[in-house]
Amino acid sequence: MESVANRIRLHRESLVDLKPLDLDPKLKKIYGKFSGDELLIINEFHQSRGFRKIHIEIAKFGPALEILHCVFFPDPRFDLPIFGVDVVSSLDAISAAIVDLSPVGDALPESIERSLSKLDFPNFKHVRKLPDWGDIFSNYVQFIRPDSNKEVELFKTLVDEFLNVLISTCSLTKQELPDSAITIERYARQKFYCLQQKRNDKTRNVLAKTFSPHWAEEYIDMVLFSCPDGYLDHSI
Ligand code: BLA
Repeated sequence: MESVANRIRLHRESLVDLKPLDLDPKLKKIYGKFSGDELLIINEFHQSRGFRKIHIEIAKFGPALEILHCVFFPDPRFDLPIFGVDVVSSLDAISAAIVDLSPVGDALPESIERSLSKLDFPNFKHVRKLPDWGDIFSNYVQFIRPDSNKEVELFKTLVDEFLNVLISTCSLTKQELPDSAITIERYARQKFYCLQQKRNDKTRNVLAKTFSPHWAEEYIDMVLFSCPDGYLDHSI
């Protein structure tokens, strides 16, 4: 997990005006205990030119389950997709690895589409079926159960490539006004993305079992997939 996180951190470091987001220090390291197992969630939150929230999370639920979760939520003034990664490892084998650049309009921005279409996508052995809320993802989404270390490496390379496409596009993208129709539409699409992600009961169940159902609900709403209502009026 750390090796994927470290790669993402390297990309994050290349962003312009990168700064940590002010968040409750209680959220940076979260400890818990469940049936004698130690639980630890470590969160990093940043923002930069082009991105309103960059979240990297590593969660360890006892010795058996480890999760890397990462989302780059774009600043809606920029025509950029949402970058998301989730890697779930149980008993040292990765059961789910997903990466995508998800559209916040009817399609991906043209330059992103062009760059993604040129990538060499590996023929992964076990491609997993997306759940029905997975209609938020692009046609380029990769959702697999890696079959070998080689496939894990290929997946990591894809993470690098998706981030290269996103960050190089970001540097060429000009921002629109916060109250322009397109900005408002893009933010509405981020909200829809978050709504759909909140339908993932697998995430909810792990958190609810470990902490409590109420805690899980708040954490998903406020930390993983927050999309505050007044964002366009107050934050930019
Ligand atoms: C699946 N997510 C899962 C699974 C677990 C979690 C246990 C099941 C693994 C499997 O089916 O093999 C748990 N994920 C978590 C937890 C956190 C987390 C606890 O991030 C955080 C604390 N999920 C995301 C993002 C994406 C995502 C950003 O958070 C995509 C970019 C996708 N996770 C995703 C999908 C599944 C999944 C599509 C499969 C869901 C299914 O098969 O129903």
